[in-house]
Amino acid sequence: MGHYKSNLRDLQFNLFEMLKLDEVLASGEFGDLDRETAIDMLREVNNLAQGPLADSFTESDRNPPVFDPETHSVTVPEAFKKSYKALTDGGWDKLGIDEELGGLPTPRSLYWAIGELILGANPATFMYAAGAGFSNIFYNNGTEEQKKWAAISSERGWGATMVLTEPDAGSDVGAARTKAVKQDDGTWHIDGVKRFITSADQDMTENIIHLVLARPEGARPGTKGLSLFFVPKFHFDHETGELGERNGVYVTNVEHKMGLKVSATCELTFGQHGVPAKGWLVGEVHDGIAQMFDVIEHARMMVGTKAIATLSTGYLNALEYAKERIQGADMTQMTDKAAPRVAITHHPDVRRSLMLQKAYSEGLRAVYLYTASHQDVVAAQLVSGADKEMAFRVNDLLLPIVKGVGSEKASEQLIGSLQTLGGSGFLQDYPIEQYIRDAKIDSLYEGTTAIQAQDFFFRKIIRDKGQALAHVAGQISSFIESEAGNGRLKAERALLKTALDDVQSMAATLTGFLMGAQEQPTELYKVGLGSVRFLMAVGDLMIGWLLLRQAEVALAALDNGASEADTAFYNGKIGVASFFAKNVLPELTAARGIIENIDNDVMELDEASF
Ligand code: ST9
Ligand code: FAD
Repeated sequence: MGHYKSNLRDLQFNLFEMLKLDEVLASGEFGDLDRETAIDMLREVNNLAQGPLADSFTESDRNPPVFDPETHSVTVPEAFKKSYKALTDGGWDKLGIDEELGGLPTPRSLYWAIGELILGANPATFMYAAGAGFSNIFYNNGTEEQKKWAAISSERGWGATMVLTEPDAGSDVGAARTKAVKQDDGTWHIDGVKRFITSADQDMTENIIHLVLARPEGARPGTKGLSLFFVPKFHFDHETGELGERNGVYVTNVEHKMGLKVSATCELTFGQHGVPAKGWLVGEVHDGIAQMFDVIEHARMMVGTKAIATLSTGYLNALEYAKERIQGADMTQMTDKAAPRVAITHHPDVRRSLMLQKAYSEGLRAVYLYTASHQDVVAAQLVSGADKEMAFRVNDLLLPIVKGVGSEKASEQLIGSLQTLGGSGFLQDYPIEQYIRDAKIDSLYEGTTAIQAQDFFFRKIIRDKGQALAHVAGQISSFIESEAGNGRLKAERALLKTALDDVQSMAATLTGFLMGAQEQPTELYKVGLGSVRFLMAVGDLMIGWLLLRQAEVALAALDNGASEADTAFYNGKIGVASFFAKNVLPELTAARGIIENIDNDVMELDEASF
């Protein structure tokens, strides 16, 4: 058996029993795609994920890509190439892409559910195969002429990168110094050094397109002075796609990392090797940061889904181990030295941890799929009654939760998965140590958790005037006030109500600090001190709510007479929702108290005293 354990039943439960994918497909928005085809797609990718994709997961970690500084080239391990080829031969890199680019338009919930299977089995395959997705974004932003290049890039399966970060410009993208100089023929010469660029070289595609943020000479400082350039590794015939000369963009280093080793993280140097790095201004407009955010929003969704996918397989590996590992006696017989030894699933603390792992795996899956449903207007209308404008706002609101909460909780709970295996968890005989190393990056790249938390509060709540938050809170309130569970979820709904009140109070407190900053600027520090705690609290609220909604559906399914296999599944849904409501949601009241009492002592403490 390979390392990857998927949860196809839960994916289908979310899609069809919670998020009305049947009705989304019946809308006709996605052509002939119907329920049977969607299920076939999930099954096919599930087989691919557990087989050819998972096959190279461990080997690629132990034998990562090799960088040759002489030729500036990266060679990825042969085993990994096979996984990559299996993914692209199946055409899965074209899923969700516009038909003009040879793609198959797909509801975003189905797209990300399939994405979870790929990301859980071997995340770097998804990342290297994102070229068609990047081409689609280039297509959407490009001139008529550039749209043809995007079609060529997608059709020929070229790789792609997003190029923002520099040694002095990480979270602060606006500090970037790479410059762009306009040429008489309308092209640009890019000059500078970028670092940490994912997939900037590999030997699996004939060409790579780089989408690069650079500052035109004389442009203003900050992110608004950056423009987006299309810089191919090889020049190509813009009509036929035939490859030409090498462009002056070279990989000059590859990082040695803690995890996700098969994904090459590169230093990328433009225009400093005797050949100009020629670029084209995307869309012929200077709107670089907004255009790049089209990519960033997808990438943040990808990162969150990746983390959650890894947590899910970590939990399922831990569960399998726990069912088989015999150790100690049942607690009620702990004083009887001759009592029979039991599987560790009998021990209350193991059960507590497994239930928490299950809650975050399944709860976060519900969150990312609920978010994905707000990426399609037709699905959003069905799922929450949001119109087009509100659908986009809700998606924007929830992205930092998928990315920020997903990555932090995945890392935290994967530690719990490892702990379930005892000393064996520390060994490379089991995949969990690699999961922890591979998933740690998710709270760092695509905007660290601190950046997600600020984005969430300042942009997604304050700038939005709380509209999306109010829409989601309205949904939660309706659930609390409903008869959900027919009397059987009453205590849990009361706990959810307290959690919602706590979150609303935290939002008001942080807003108060923000208002106070108009009089006393240092009040703003209090927002900075509380924002990550607030983000995590809203994440827990969302998880608690969605798990309880799932429990309501499960209760109804049981009442209608479920099969034996489904009975265990639905009982698990009710059990996990109740556990989360009783064991996690009350912690939000403490978080509320902490946020209310934030002071600036820590900001006033001399650095020398740290
Ligand atoms: C990275 C890559 O880390 C790691 C993995 C790569 C894997 C690649 C493969 C996967 C790709 C998957 C894609 C597949 C595609 C599929 C397609 C299918 C069709 N939302 O607040 P301001 C904009 S890469 C939207 O003043 P500052 C907006 O235009 C490196 N837009 O910011 C705004 O103007 P306005 C990742 C947003 O103070 C303007 O920015 N690096 C948002 O100047 C300025 O806003 C990072 O993520 C938003 N949430 O700059 C950097 N926010 O206000 C993290 C801003 O007028 N740092 N804009 O609308 C930040 O995010 C900072 O907050 C900052 C601050 C840079 C934005
Ligand atoms: P810094 O910005 O220096 O942050 C250091 C610490 O300070 C963090 O804890 C951060 O949260 C905190 N901090 C910084 N500013 C603030 C603030 N204003 N408020 C509160 N806290 C703050 N970039 C690309 O452009 N393309 C890629 O493909 C890409 N892939 C990557 C792959 C890997 C494996 C890695 C490690 C990085 C990749 N990155 C990529 C870069 C990545 O996006 C950045 O590392 C990330 O945005 C953080 O920047 P930094 O590392 O410079 O950290």
